Amino acid sequence: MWRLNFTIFRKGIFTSGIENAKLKKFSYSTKPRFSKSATKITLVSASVGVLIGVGYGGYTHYKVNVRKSSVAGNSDEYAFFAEQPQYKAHYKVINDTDTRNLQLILFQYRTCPFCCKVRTYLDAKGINYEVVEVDAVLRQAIKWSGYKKVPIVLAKVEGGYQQLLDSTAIISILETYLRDKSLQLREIIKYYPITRYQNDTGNEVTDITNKYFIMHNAHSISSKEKEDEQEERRWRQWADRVLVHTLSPNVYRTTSEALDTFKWFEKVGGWRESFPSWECALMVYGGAAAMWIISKRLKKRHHIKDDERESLYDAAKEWMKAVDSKGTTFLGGDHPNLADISVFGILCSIEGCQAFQDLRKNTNIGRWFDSMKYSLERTKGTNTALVDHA
Ligand SMILES: N[C@@H](CCC(=O)N[C@@H](CS)C(=O)NCC(=O)O)C(=O)O
Repeated sequence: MWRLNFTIFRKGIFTSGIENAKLKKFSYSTKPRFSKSATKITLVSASVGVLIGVGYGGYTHYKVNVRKSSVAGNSDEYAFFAEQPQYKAHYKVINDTDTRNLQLILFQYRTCPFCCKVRTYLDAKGINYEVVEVDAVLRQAIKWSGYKKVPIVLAKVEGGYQQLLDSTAIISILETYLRDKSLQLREIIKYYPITRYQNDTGNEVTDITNKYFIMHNAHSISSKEKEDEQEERRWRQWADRVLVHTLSPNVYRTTSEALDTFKWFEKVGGWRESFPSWECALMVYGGAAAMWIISKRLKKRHHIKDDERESLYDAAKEWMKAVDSKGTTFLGGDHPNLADISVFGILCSIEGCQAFQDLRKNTNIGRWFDSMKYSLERTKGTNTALVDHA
């Protein structure tokens, strides 16, 4: 979601490597350029035209303001709550064979690529979890959190609830936990400090150190396993840095495509069942109009080709070349690895869009995509609706 009230950081530069990962705390202020209430009033009362004017980004696939956005929000990093934050889960995914007793709540936008990535991970691992659908305008469901983006995962741990954030970090933290039960989630997050530094062009960047790494004893794995891990990391990065940027310019390519995309979001996100109709209309029409405009900027920023589809197809071909070179169903072999999960999750977020149908027709990604779906059907639990939306 792209919004205008972005964060202003104090300076503070450091980097930290995997070997000496420590939880680093630092203070900073978040100062909205427009006050939250003013933004809300604008959103509530604005017409679609005004919406475009104030730059409400609707249900975007990628943030425009990446350099000024906050990873942590104004609360402590990886906030811990002694009391359960107020939330109302929309549905639960229950896998009877899951005995790991991880009690997770996923706060999501149904078709946000980062949320899709986390959901794909949870489903691939057959983990039980609850889902809270967040409304994209007021974001009431995450009011309790200092972090203003989704996905957020709340994990019930001893003495309270641990907040996890950033799709890639969430996956790495949970994967580390599943592989080494001797570590508690609260210990594991110390290996994934939220960091802030200046990049080569002097811009402040926030990120989570080590987020592509799974923590384990490096001596306990063979060199072949190390190579596989490196490859997996490389493709996870590629999914976040290349693939995801091809989405917006494609699904919001024309005004009618943008509108169709938002109508699909509304349908699969169950917006009509969950949110007031004025908010749905605002999200669909305002979002489509705004994203059609914004996607042109994103196209330039990420060097997407004039014919946007070409960039999407190129990405898919690059990925399929890597998968095919393995001679196995997935990059991870007979089972999907974290790279398969990331790429699939991101593509899932556009599954109902024309761009995805075109992608299927023009590349051979359909075969791998369908195998992923089939594999997930076998590992995923069953959805149970929890909220009576009547
Ligand atoms: N790096 C983050 C990105 C999350 C993100 O940008 N989420 C968008 C939704 S697609 C969001 O919540 N944006 C809200 C905002 O920027 O205000 C991740 O991987 O989780």
